[in-house]
Amino acid sequence: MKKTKIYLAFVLAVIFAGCSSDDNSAAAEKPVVINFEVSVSAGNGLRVIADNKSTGASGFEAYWQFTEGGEKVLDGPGPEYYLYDGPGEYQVTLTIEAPAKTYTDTKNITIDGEAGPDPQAKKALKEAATTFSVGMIVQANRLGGKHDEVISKDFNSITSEYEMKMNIMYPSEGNYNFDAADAIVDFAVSRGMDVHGHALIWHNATPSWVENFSGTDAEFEAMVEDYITTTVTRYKGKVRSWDVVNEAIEDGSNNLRNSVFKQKMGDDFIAKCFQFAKNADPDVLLFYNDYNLTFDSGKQNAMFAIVDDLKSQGLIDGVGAQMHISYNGPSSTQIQSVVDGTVSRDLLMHFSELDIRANPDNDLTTALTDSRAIEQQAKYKEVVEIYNAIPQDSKFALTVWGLRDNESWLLDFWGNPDWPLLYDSAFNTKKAHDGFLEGLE
Ligand code: 9MR
Repeated sequence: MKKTKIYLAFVLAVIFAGCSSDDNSAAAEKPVVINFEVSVSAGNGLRVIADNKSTGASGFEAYWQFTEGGEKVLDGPGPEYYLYDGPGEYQVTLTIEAPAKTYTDTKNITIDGEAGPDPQAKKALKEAATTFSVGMIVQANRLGGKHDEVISKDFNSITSEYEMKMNIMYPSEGNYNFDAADAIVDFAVSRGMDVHGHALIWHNATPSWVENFSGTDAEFEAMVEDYITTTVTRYKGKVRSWDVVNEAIEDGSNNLRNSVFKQKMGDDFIAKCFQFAKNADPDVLLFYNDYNLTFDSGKQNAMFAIVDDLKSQGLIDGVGAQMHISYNGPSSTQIQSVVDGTVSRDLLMHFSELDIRANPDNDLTTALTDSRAIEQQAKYKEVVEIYNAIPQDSKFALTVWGLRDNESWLLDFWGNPDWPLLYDSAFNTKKAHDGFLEGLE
């Protein structure tokens, strides 16, 4: 009875919203004509492809809902994919949120085909990788549901994509906010996963009150010490490792970036931050993390100089080499060079932030082609092979920066279509996932 009522309410809501979307008078300035196409995948009778064909909607948020009352997912570039659990009658709804009003369109679809190859039949990454942790990023609002199912199967280490950074955890002076960080840490701990803390100090995630700090330099340093101590202490015993300082080296010059931390605490601000973290939790593993360390040998040298200084003071445990790379570079030799430098210093190697762009030159316009998917698979295999060959004492974790292609930060950052991750938008494993497993064979 209750179900029928909810269903009726939903149908009425759809009819009402549908009517309002026909009335273009309220959006006279910029009329949106909502429209989409749905088709069933040739390779998998349970997989639907939905393509947003609306006009006048650019710049507005659009969302899909593939089942009645189901999760709303943001419409990314290109078609959206959804995998149903079984045959049935379903409703696909597209919603476009314009400032003045919301437009919706709903189509009924019949799913009566058979499932394609079962992606879950493959070996889990975390089981295939027996000698290091396999990491994935999360956002607090995506915990639970299908993300939880997939992440729990393949990964055994969690990194927060953005909610364990200073701008989120310490948004205003004297007021910490650990709500999202707590949810993420609890999620991981309750599933027996490691947590890699990312990142205590990063010039790009510094709250404006810290950027514009009004006190003396000594007060600034005391504030940073309080922040690091409070945060590291809170997660003592739950967080295995922290990126203490992220991306401190300036592109081009390879000098230290002229961040507010350098300005107010001096050139040794990195060592000071590591010391604060170590004082708060002597057992937690401490990392320096940066990007472009593989193909930029000047930056790599600058990074190792920082690391050597920290090592001489007994403050650092490992190096995080972000692996935002492409299917066509850097070379295996370049990747190996950062590994060799780290291993020879007796430090832990973290391949942090792995994603492999399939479309760095923007030559693919609508879809990931089979041939490019195979090249991307080969690169995933190469990276994992290199990681897997690291001597055991220096192995730590390999963290993939995103679950589904449509969730990657790269889409916004480069503004190109791309498919850089292991799962497509319908949570199906890609060839890239096969490549990861092949690298472990
Ligand atoms: O992927 C992250 C994105 O969702 C956040 O908005 C952004 C700012 O917090 O950070 C992105 O992750 C970055 C990571 O923390 C450090 N290396 C570069 C990553 C991509 O910008």
